[in-house]
Amino acid sequence: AMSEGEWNVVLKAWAHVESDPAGIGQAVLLRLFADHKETLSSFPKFKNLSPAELQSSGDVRAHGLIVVNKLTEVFKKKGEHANSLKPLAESHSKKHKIPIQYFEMISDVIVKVMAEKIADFGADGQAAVRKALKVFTTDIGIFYES
Ligand code: HKL
Ligand code: NA
Repeated sequence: AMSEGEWNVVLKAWAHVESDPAGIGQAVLLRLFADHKETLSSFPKFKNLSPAELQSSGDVRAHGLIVVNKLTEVFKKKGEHANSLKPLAESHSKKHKIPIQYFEMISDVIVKVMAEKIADFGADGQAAVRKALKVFTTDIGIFYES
């Protein structure tokens, strides 16, 4: 579990993400598709697009924005997030058939993109965000299994 202090470090770093949620969300999805090509086939809307088409797709940007907004909602619950995670886990597991490992991949990508885009995202901030995403993924995984 995360301490109150760790959640506050996460939310401080995440405030930078909230200042450009569409830009960061888009960057995260594009990086995920570039670094882990297998993840692209989970998206019927995107899987036949070329890298150039993905880059200029308003749909990718719009989806990235929703993903970031959802994470913002989850992080603001500081661990009391079961009611938010249950529907998300159920749709990703049953409807979209997303392997739980893909959540580990997107977590790594989120930290990478934040490190590139945020000037003062130091070791403490990175460790806290990494830990929060690990809690998020672990708790999603619990609903995957139930
Ligand atoms: N999705 C998230 C979050 C994540 C960082 C973790 C999150 C937050 N999603 O057709 C849809 C597909 C969605 C959604 C609608 C689809 C395919 C898909 N998502 C794939 C993934 C992957 C696989 C690459 C991963 C790792 C991932 C991770 C939030 Fe995800 N996703 C949605 C959403 C929301 C915005 C929507 C659906 C909303 C919902 O399910 O409400 C119950
Ligand atoms: Na979903």
